[in-house]
Amino acid sequence: MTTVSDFILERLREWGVARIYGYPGDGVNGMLGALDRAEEQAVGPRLVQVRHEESAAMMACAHAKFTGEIGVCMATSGPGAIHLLNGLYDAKADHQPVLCLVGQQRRAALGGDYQQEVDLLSLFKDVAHEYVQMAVTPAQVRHLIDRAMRIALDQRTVTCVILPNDIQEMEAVPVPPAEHGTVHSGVGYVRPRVVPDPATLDRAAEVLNAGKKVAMLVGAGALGATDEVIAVAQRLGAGVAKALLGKGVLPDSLPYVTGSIGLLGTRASWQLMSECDTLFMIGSSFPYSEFLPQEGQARGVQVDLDGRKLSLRYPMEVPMVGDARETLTALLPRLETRTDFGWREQVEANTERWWRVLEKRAMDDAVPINPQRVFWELSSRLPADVILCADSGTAASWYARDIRMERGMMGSLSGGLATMAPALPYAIAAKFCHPGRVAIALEGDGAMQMNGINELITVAARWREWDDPRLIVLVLNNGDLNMVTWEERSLGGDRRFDTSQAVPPFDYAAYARMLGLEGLRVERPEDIGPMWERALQAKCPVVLDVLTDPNVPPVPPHVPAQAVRNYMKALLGGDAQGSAVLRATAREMWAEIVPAGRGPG
Ligand SMILES: Cc1ncc(C[n+]2csc(CCOP(=O)(O)OP(=O)(O)O)c2C)c(N)n1
Ligand SMILES: [Mg+2]
Repeated sequence: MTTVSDFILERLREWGVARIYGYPGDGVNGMLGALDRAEEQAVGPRLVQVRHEESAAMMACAHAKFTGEIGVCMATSGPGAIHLLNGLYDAKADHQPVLCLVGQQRRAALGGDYQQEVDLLSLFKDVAHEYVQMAVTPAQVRHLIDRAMRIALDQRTVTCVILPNDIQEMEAVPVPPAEHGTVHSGVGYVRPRVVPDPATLDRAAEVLNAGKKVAMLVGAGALGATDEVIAVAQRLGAGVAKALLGKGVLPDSLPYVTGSIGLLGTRASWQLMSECDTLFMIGSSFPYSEFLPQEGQARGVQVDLDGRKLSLRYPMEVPMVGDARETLTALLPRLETRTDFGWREQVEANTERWWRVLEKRAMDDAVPINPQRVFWELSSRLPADVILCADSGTAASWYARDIRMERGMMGSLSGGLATMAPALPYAIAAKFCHPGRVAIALEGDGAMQMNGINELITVAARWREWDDPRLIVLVLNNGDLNMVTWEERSLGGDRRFDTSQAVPPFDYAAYARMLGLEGLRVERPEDIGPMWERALQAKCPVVLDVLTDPNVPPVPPHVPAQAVRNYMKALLGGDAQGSAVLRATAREMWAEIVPAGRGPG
């Protein structure tokens, strides 16, 4: 007998799903039986068993980010389903197609306040609002799967199918009866070409051609349009800033690429935005308007696949719905070649200077290790095919600024949700999706203690399946929930609240060794370079436990006067680290005045 669960796997196979990230429970017993049978027959999808359902959802999100395919995760009813939520919101916020399959109690028990009975339709109604359905009969399952898959792909969002456990084990109905009241769905989805009409493109070109100082901002929507973005930037003599999820769009070796934008961004991007007369935004919903031109300062053109994202952060003169690559290709012949490259030269000079500021900052002394140097030294050693996964603490700042991405590399983090602890689940998914590439998780000790310690067990259990065994976990061991400590000081004007901020000590390297992985602890700046060399030559996954200084501030590229007042009030108001922080801040500022003497090597 083919069960409903066997049929679901068969259908997912037809949809091209090779892997399901998940965790068991009796709510998905039928699915587990089917996964077992599929594994025995050496067909997909295969289960990747995680340590916590939240990780499974984060892995599904990363799967989508690193492959462009849909990510699929699975959990049991009640507690398992609830655990998925944060990872699902991560996918939703970053517009990734993810299907989640969750178990539910038997149909006969529903409404009976049964054990582990949670109103899953309501629970998932927000995160999967585009499509959340519960199967009530086998004849319905085919179209539930087809629609959940298609809607997730088409809307680039999260969808959810709830499967009562008795249905999972019933006989499948692969073809619903040909009668009134049945639904006859099929497999497959083809992405459309989305290009604005010629008149809109002409208007966009008119605005862009009239600009004397064009700033471009590219986001995740421009990944895959590298050549087209370069061609347009060349034609316009523009500078280009990158939103964090779009870090891989352009190589940082291009002299007019000013790097990241925003609180974690670069001074060169700040200058680009505050001095431009025209803004061209491509595939980005970067949220902080204060880092964009002021209203009225620049004329705006925007292209985004999602019409809801248009003219949202800056009032655009020409807001266009379109695919980045297709739209830029259609736009290019309409753009005039520049003769005056004065603006471009200014952008390049700012950028070149900024890299020297960063180098100076990275090489400044700290106690014991300056976290910026850890990233700076990684940057020059990055393998060409690396996949970088950053966490939401200070690692995100240093990833944003100090890492020079080159063509062919990939990188991501939790952008919209900015949740803690995606870095290791993302890196694990990266290894399953691209077993021949090196994955590096960059995270704090807080994130490591939140779920990294647990998912390292998954790494230890599975790494031998990967063609290239290298998964490297960098732990910024600063004993602090550092990013929030800075926020307390600069946003709240409060001193560090030791009770909330301290991260208890833990020997990450010894723990890694206990799991049979390599673990290195580094306490001296001169050991950072050799540490990366060794990790990149390792024959198994490695944990790098680096003792970093929590008093090195991630200074934003622009600091409003109120933030300075808050900061001083916090540091002079009994902050135990006040004077050390002030000294480190002064060093950071000094690096802006007197940067390193040469550009990056
Ligand atoms: C799930 C979740 N909880 C809390 C936060 C708020 N938060 C953002 S960064 C951060 C501190 C991270 O500390 P750690 O991982 O040690 O990195 P560090 O900043 O110290 O480098 C916190 C608590 C969050 N973003 N997500
Ligand atoms: Mg920390």
